[in-house]
Amino acid sequence: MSDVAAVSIAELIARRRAGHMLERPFYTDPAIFQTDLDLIFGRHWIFVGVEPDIAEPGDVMTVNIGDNAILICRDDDGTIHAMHNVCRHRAARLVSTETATVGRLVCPYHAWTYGLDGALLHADHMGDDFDPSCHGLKKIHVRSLEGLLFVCLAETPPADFDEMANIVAPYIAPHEVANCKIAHQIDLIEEGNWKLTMENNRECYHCSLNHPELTASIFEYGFGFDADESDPARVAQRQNYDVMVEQSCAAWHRAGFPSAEIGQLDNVVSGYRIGRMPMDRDGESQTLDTKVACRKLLGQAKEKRLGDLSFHTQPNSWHHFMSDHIVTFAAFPLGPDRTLLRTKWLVHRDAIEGVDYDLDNLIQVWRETNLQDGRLVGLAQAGAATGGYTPGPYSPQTEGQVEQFVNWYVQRLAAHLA
Ligand code: 3BY
Ligand code: FE
Repeated sequence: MSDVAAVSIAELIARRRAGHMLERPFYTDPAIFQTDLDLIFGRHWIFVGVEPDIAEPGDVMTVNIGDNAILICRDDDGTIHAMHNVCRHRAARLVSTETATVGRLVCPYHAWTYGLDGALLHADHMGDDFDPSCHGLKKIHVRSLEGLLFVCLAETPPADFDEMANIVAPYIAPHEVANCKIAHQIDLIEEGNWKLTMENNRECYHCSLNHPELTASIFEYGFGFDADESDPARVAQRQNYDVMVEQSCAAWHRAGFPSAEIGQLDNVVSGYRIGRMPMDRDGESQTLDTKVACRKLLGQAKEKRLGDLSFHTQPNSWHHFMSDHIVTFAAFPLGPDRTLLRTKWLVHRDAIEGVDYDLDNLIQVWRETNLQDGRLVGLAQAGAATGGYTPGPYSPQTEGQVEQFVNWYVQRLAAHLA
């Protein structure tokens, strides 16, 4: 039985206390979970993968968003298409594997045959009145943002994605995502609501206590972490960091890598932030020794110390671009208290495992960090589901982007429900 039977979702949104977590039903209630799938994952641009997932003509990848089975492929001209992965005849799933390479999309049930653009090319025994042009696969909007693939299930997708794309493209382009290969992928199931996965990602308050591998390279200040003004030592540290950011960003900018932090995580439909930040110690990469994991550098990179370009999009993604590798993260809701976190590690397409990079060294930091984050999300879910839970306050010094994520979420729900 849904918790929200007595109180409507609109009422829960209206009484949301700013600067605080959401009330329990937002993390536990099946009706709100379905609303999230319909109004958030069904109406916004959702990050699903990267061009190297479908590098060649005929390559297909499949992904599920809620109860939508989606197929994304590259046709013979190189154009990328996204379609519902459902035969228009008797509903059979067309592609049942996560990836495939095909000439045509042939239904395993009765051999209805579709082109890679979704057009129905062939269907036996359907009679003279049958019009194949009315039975193409149902298309889904898809965009490649410099190699990052986003889909939108809505009939009319949010138009402001273009503004965002125009702004962030110059930051991402020099890393040349399309010239990468996927060195590794890990699917991790987190025992928590997707919003807790996202909330956890949007702060580094928990980093020093929980992420020994990640904090070898990253500075917490890079992730919306303001120094406590009552602590002079922290204020001085922060000032040093800010000077380092300014100098590094200016140098990277001159080298063709735009770096200044920019973005808007709430008050817009396609919320995002992007910025390039210096890293600690050798500062080359998010590895345990902070040196590059792959000796073939990406795209236009000429130097190893190019910092960490981090890119966050509402509602479901974050990314780290370095000189030698890229890590992308996509969160997919599976149930009110279950979320799939899909992580991909990308290196130069010509890099050879064991020669140019050691796979374990490449993935170690984020493999461990994700496991640590997954446990934290599980703990938060366990607490948010109890009777003793009261939404607690976000830190104004370190959790501003968590508040912006939740603001974005309630604003979008309110707009769709209105
Ligand atoms: O991946 C991120 O976006 C960062 C790194 C640490 C926590 N989070 C803010
Ligand atoms: Fe974390």
